[in-house]
Amino acid sequence: MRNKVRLIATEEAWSIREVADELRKVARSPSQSLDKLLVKGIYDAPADASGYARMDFLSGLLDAEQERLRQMDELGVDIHLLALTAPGVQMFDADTAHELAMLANDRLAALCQKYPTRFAGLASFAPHSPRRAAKEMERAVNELKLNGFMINSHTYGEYLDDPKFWPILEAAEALDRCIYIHPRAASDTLKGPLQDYGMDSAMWGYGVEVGTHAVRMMAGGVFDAFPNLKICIGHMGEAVPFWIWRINFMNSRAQKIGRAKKTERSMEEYFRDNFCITNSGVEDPLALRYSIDRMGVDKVMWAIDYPYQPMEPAVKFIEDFECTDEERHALCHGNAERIFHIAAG
Ligand code: 1WB
Ligand code: MN
Repeated sequence: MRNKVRLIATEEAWSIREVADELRKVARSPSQSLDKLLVKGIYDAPADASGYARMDFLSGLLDAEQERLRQMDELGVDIHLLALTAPGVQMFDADTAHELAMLANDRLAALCQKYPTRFAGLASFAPHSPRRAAKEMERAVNELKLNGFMINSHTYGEYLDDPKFWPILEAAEALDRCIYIHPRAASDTLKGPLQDYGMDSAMWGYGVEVGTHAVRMMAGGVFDAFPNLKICIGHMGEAVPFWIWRINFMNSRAQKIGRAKKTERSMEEYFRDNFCITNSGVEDPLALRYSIDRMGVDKVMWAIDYPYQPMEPAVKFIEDFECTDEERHALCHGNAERIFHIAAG
């Protein structure tokens, strides 16, 4: 038996009643967003009518101190790095989004203060009004002592390479806190073939959406403007680690013939210097080994994706994963402590 290694799970979903109530209104609204398929199922479905409701993600999302903590105790999970679950506040109007982000941040901070050795938190913000978002980001770090930020990919079809959002990137860089880009369903202009067969969400659409977001940021030269900005993507890097060689090759060719934007560094360099990933929701040892070898072990963190992913198999997966002691410490807690400013245990 090896000694117990500290386990920090780095992409754990959580919500508050007020946000859940607002998402129920979205489910009943005329919005054409592809997110509605899932939002309806989780927040506005009779218990027996929907697959999502049958799985009852909602009670798992609204809970921290009861069943979640009980399972963490039982399985030896030290910390959940919590964040308001997708789609966060991004489907709401700007003012509602801002108010609910602040409320969620206050609640999350209270939870982290009550259980400083069990919970850490990523702050929400409303990207709709980037300057107001930047102020809330400052409050979240300086006053609430939260550990970084969570954004759920696009906001009304717009992505972070758009300079209108740059006050948000500037704030994250200045505060030295990572922005975690979690998926939501693909934006209206990307969603066409993702609407059928359950492809809208975690099976495939989420990875397409966030992979696209990450490549837009790299190819758009965002990291020339913000060289120290750190972005985390989950779900084993949304397939980007697997594609990065080809992204790099084809982007450099496209730059030479004037089809892509000229950037100061290569796509390989942006991915290496500005990104880290977690294995949330992917319990495949081959994919994890590949990602570590491709990106370096200091860039990869363990995550569960609770409650969408059950806790026990995720713990067993990382405990059974074959790696060196040094890799295990980096994956299970060391990287999370460094990247998300979590006190060493
Ligand atoms: C699911 C997975 C749903 C995730 C989610 O809703 C999120 C799902 C916001 O399995 O249906 C996730 O983060 O992987
Ligand atoms: Mn997830």
